[in-house]
Amino acid sequence: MIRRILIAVLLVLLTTGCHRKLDPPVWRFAIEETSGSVQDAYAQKFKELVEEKSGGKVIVKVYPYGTLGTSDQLSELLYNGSLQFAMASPGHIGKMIPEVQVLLLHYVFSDDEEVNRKVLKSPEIKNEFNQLFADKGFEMLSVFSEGWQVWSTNKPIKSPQDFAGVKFRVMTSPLLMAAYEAYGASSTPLAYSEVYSALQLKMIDGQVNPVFAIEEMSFYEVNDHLIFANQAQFYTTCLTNKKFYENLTAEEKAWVDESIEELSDYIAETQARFNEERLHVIQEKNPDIKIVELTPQERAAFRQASVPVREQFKAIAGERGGELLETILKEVERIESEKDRKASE
Ligand code: 6CS
Repeated sequence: MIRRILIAVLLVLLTTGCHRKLDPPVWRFAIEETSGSVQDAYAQKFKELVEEKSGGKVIVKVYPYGTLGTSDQLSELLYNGSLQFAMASPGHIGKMIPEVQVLLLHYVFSDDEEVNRKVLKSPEIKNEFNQLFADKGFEMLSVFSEGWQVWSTNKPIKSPQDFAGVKFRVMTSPLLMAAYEAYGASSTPLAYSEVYSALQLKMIDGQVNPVFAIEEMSFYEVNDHLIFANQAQFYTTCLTNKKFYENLTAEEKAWVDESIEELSDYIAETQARFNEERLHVIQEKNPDIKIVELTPQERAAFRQASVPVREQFKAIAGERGGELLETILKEVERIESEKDRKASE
């Protein structure tokens, strides 16, 4: 209760504070994860780059998860201009922009992260994402992976049948609920901050997140299996308030755009390192943790069970979402065959 009141007071201060002219101006950047996470690494590097490029003419203040509210509240604060930058994961913001839930579908993207990076940079796809966010008052600065989504559970799951009766936490988008219901799970949408206690109280049996997140949120303390099905990467988007961005001077825009460009390789390397390192940390802290890597045959069964969810996606995301899905599928195929052709030369 006291925490809720404190957050409410903070939100009011933040909202009223935005009318004051600060010198140097402070650009507020809220992330959906705690300090030491992938999003934190992104935001801290952005801060370092922007402050360096601007020669100190701008200060970037990073707000880690828990200081301002849930993902949904951060998107609201960004929309009304109380924040200038925020991370918004499709697993939450997909409620507002259904088409971006295409990034949550299983076995749509490549197994090769480099292929996926190229797919997301292809102009047709990038422009469509930009437009979808612009229609809702946001400017999408980047979309990037935070690593493979891994299931943490209290029993091994090697086939869709193993999901029967499993109460499984997902982020709050309807598409994610459908994705796990297709495997037979009982999907439970919850805010990130509520997952640990829900696992501890056995209100849920498992959840899905990248390894670094399972470590930083201590889910390995209350689950004892980590299952790698490589069904999807965890994608997130870095957004800015559209009006704020449009009102920047050409020089200020360049500080932002150049920093975002420089972050692309940095975050790809950082997330890979974080996920690798944190797996060792989990194994050290919980030596009983069981790591399950699905075989190609086991993955194929999940892939097959996931295909009908694409139709559910089209029903939720409409014609525009359906076209985006088809474009992504074609682009994945094109870039993968280009890669195979180059490898055989
Ligand atoms: O599971 C979630 O809700 C969160 N997971 C990560 C890795 N980042 C943000 C998101 O809200």
